[in-house]
Amino acid sequence: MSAPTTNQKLLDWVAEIEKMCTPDQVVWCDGSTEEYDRLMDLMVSTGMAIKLNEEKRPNSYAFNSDPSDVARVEGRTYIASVKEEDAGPTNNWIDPVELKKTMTELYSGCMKGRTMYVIPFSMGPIGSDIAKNAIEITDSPYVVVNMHIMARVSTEVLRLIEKNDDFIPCLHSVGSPLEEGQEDSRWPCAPIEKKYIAHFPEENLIWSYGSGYGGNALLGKKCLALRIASAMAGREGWMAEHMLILRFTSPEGKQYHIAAAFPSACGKTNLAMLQSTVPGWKVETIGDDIAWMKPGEDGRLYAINPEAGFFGVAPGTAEYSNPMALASCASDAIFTNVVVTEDKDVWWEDMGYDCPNGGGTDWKNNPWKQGDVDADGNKIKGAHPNSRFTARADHCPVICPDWENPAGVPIDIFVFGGKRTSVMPLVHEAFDFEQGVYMGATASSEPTAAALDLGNVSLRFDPFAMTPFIGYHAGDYMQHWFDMGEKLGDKAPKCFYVNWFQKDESGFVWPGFGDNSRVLKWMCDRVEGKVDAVETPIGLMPKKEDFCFEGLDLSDEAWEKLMTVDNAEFLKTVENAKEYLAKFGDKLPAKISEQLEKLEARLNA
Ligand code: SAT
Ligand code: MN
Repeated sequence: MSAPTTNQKLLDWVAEIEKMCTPDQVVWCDGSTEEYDRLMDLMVSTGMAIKLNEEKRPNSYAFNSDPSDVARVEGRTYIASVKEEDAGPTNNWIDPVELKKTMTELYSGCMKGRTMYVIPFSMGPIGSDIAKNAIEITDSPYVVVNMHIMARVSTEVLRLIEKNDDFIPCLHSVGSPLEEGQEDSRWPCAPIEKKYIAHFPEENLIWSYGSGYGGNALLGKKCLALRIASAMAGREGWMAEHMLILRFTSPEGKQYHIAAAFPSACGKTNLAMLQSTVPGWKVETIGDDIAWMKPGEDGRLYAINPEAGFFGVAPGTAEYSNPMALASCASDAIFTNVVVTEDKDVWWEDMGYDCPNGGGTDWKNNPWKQGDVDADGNKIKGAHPNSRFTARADHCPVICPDWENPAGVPIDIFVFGGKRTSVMPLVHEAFDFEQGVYMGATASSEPTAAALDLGNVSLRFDPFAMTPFIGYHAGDYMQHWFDMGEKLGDKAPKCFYVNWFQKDESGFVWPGFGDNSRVLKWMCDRVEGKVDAVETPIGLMPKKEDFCFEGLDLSDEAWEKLMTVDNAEFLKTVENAKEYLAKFGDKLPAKISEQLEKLEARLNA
């Protein structure tokens, strides 16, 4: 196949990789429907993909991974900066020269018996000046079809590369060469000790080996759009964040744009697609995972979603929790590691109804009955807890008309949060942007969701929900947040911290889901200067009369609990934060220490 480009840099790189990996053939991808269908047909014919019931789930497919290849592998993920200190304490580091040597040996001949696909893609609307052009080389057709949904795969990107002579090279192999006549496995991959998810931030280069799973293999997502992009953003004065983006519109038509960061399992995708319960207010989704943000000419911060689809966790996605996510994957979707039912539809735990006919084929590709128990009497799950749907963003019924606006949307509000069963109130607002940075930097969750006796809670800190995704030193990254605040000045977004997860004897105190819109509404009223707030040692909190309770049945006692700040208990959280932040040593921004001291002083006053 002749190459559809004359760009020498790109041709040289592809030739170099072909020489190293020795695939049987090279295919340049164009992102067309024809290409998508052809690869799906190919994977159905080899048994890798299952075509789902055309009536129930049109144009959709299910895959089962190897049972060892079901999630990101943080222990095998590396930031190979030239200097170790530039990777910082939150990343694994290997000297880039050494790592390239190790990986070159692994890559040598690794595509034997396979096709090498060259995928031109853009993260962000093609041609947007916040977007980036990139090329992923992969030997996995599963990666190609998922990239079709998650990124903008197009020959248009090749034209831009011709023009700008610039692209981010991303190399991926499943790491499973085939000998002459050897039959392929359903999901080829390499054993854990041979997996490497490597980033070379000074070169804007990604090398991934041995895994076919989403975050390890769809290199536009966490590898490019967060790890490499955060390092670029730090150097260039913009932001690449693990944040959802939504538009919240008032009954008068006033639009507010909110970007929010939460650690995993805090309902980020749910919030991105929330069904507002505040009368007259509506939410539209711009993105559910990643935000790229740049100051605009008017001095405000503009955000785009660099992705084109949702790679969402399936279990727990139900009509009651996230009807819009369900609707997004009603057709043209890819499912990985879910149950395939007898009539070839999909099912997962907490989907809101029992598995039709009582069972099907589980994520390990075995016959499975709902309610089956293992030798220890534990229920056997049909879907893997990290099973995923890949859905097109434009299939989301509440996708924002501006979700592909190349200029982005102006962010009014930053939200941080975590999962705490006590101590942390429903919502508090930072006194200023610098305190907001402190809130983001000390975002934390309880490791397990249970227990009311919180004697010895050890918190898991996850600054800005970015711990596994910061492509450089996390201390420098926090400083970058302060620098952005300075640059934006009084146009910086207002910062809030939320906790939907307080519990009492009878369960969650706050109803969550759609009712979280009530909290967003209060934030918008604060931005508008419509309401004032109660000043507490930790920040500004809503006055009861300013909060929208219309249609909500919440007892006074529950409200009290949601809004209580127990200074002594909160000080323990501050203590934990101090311990955690100590590991950043002299890279910890002085402004973080300053915020810590001020907060302690207010709590002790
Ligand atoms: O596993 S992915 O990185 O693809 C998605 C996630 O972790 O949120
Ligand atoms: Mn994520």
